[in-house]
Amino acid sequence: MNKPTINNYDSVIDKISDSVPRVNISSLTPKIFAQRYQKPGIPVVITGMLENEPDWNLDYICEKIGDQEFIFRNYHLEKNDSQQQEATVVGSGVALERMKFSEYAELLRNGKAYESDIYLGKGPLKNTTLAQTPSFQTIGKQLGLTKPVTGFNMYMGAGIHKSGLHYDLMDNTLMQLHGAKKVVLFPPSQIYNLYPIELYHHFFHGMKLRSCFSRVSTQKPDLETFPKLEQALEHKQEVIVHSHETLYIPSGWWHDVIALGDEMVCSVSRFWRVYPSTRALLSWSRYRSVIGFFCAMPYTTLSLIGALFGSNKKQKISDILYRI
Ligand SMILES: O=C(O)CCC(=O)C(=O)O
Repeated sequence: MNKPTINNYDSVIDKISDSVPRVNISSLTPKIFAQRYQKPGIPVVITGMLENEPDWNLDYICEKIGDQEFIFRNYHLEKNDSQQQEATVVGSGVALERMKFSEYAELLRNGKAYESDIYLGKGPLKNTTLAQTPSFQTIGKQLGLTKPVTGFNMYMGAGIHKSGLHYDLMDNTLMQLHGAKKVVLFPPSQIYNLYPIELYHHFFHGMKLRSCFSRVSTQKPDLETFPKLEQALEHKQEVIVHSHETLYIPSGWWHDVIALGDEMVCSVSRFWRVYPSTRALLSWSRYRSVIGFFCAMPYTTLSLIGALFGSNKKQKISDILYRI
């Protein structure tokens, strides 16, 4: 099977500027991390924090959670970069499928996960032995991140996958555990040069189309349709997050996460409360997302009512909740 060149590990590594700082955990204390990265809200790759972890290859993950059922995203043709501006679903809004992890592993092994771009996004590790991973217990303490707002969620799939350019409301630690991901970043200030999906779309698509996603493609920038993107590109940062490295992504930073190589790629992320609170309070991106959530409420409420009175109630409700 021929993979697109953009996902070829070596060619990507040769081309990218790797402009995000990289520091080893031995030279960081919670105070230094707070001063240099957390307070000003600056992304950084931290090495050495996961060095005692085994390689999370498919056999290892299957042994730990093979029998566990997860919700997978099947992107089919919905996520076509050249048509992103016309898409009616993004991220968790795409078609959802449930299966045991061991069944998904088979789809990865036989290439079907690659062909359809079937991805495990936001796969909760709570109630699995993987949540007890020793390094996960200490990461918060080492960086002085004291207030988690989520558990540990797995993001894994074949080397075809791209998350789409978006930002999050919380600070994120993205821990790479097998393979590598390229991350393209833009600072929060570039929000309107990145053409975020307009808020009103939430009225028609609920949370299937999120206003925290951009309409532009980072891989094929279309400057004719999106002329202000040229200004954003001056602020673009790129980094390859290698296996056993952790990328800190402050709230509001736009990021497009692209799985590299021919194999399965796996990471685990956790979201943390934004500190200091002034960084959260002064962030228009965060207010915008909250407004988007409220705009999505009528659609979401109607969908929930529809699910209550339709067939397959439990699954439909769980799909709606997954997207919130
Ligand atoms: O790794 C991925 O596919 C996406 C991760 C991400 O965007 C996130 O954790 O916010």
